[in-house]
Amino acid sequence: MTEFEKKVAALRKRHEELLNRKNEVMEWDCSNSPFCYAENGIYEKYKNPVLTAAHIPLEWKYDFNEKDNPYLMQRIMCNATLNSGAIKWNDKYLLIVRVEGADRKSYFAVAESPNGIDNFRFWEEPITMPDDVIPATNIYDMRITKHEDGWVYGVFCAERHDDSQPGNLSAATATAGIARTKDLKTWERLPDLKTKSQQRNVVLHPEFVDGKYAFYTRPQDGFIDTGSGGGIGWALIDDITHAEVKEETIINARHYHTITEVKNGEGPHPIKTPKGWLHLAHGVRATADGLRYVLYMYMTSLDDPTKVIAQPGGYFLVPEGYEYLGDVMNVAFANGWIADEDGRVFIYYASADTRMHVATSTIDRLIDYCMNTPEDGLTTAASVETIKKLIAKNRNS
Ligand code: M1P
Repeated sequence: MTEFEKKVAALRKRHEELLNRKNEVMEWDCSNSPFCYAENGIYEKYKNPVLTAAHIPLEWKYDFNEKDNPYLMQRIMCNATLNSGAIKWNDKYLLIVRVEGADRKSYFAVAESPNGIDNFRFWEEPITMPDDVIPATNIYDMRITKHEDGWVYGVFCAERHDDSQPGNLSAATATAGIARTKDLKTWERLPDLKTKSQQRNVVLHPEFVDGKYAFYTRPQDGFIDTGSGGGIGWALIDDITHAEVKEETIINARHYHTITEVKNGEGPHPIKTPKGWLHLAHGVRATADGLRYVLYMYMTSLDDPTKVIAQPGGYFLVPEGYEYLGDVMNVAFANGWIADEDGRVFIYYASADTRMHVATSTIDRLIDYCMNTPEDGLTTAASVETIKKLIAKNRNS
């Protein structure tokens, strides 16, 4: 074996070890680290991320020809694996991963696991996503919807430079790109969603509503600011092949001094349960240290998916411990979850815009959480009253 071959073998061995690493539920640990992890009974978090930049196939990074790459350098570096759509497909747990290269461009790639909690492996090649009429500079954060029309849709953010501000290199526009597939390999691109405002975090509802396609939207004033956007919106669309939002209603509004004060956005499409639609979303608040992104849940009615029937107060999941660290600190973001046939739910979330994790729960526990967690009373006085009610209940039981 040449020195080069030995280096390649060592590299492949380390990579395989990482891919084969078993994941374990995180348990209560307040022993000796500055960070104290206490489980909450609502879901389990796991010790290892399910995907990192190091999980990317080595063939996507290295030129393995010794003559051309004698130092065995990475020729194309990968920065992060984050905000992933999710779907159960042929009995496997699939993530449609947002992979971000060192060049800041994001692309989609499928990673597959036999059990949903470890052993994720990327398919051989990233997805080639066809362009809309005006090509996007960057595409990211796909929400996957297996729609009752028979197609699997991917709705994602398509970002372009805002040419109305030629002197400003950071001026950008966000629209919702739409594509569909039958095999997750070949994608048909449909025209981007037409709306009055910019849009990110747009999600396709899995069922027809009044015979129309239904979208969760997130109107925003600019590329970053939601401003007057109000919250998570809802729009019915006649024709998915020329999708246009004519009317948009806010179904999950933002509020002052809550976890959604600055922004919110729908996560993956909601899960249908006998008690209503279970929603996962993200809320954003401002801190002296920048924005804080957390996950929260709510439920809507089966009869009227625009009607909120449960809204647990506060956050559901936040970055903890090392999850806090990464490219964009203090961010938990989710756009993929899988409801399994046995009632388990796999919640895929990214931390710090850097890596992917899983948390597991069940439909029953998530409904219980939504229905029985007190709502946010919106003031300190209301919060104290809510806590005192619980204390009194515990005294009497
Ligand atoms: O950096 C945090 C997140 O910021 C954006 O989300 P939102 O549109 O709600 O502000 C997105 O760019 C998302 O990808 C990113 O994780």
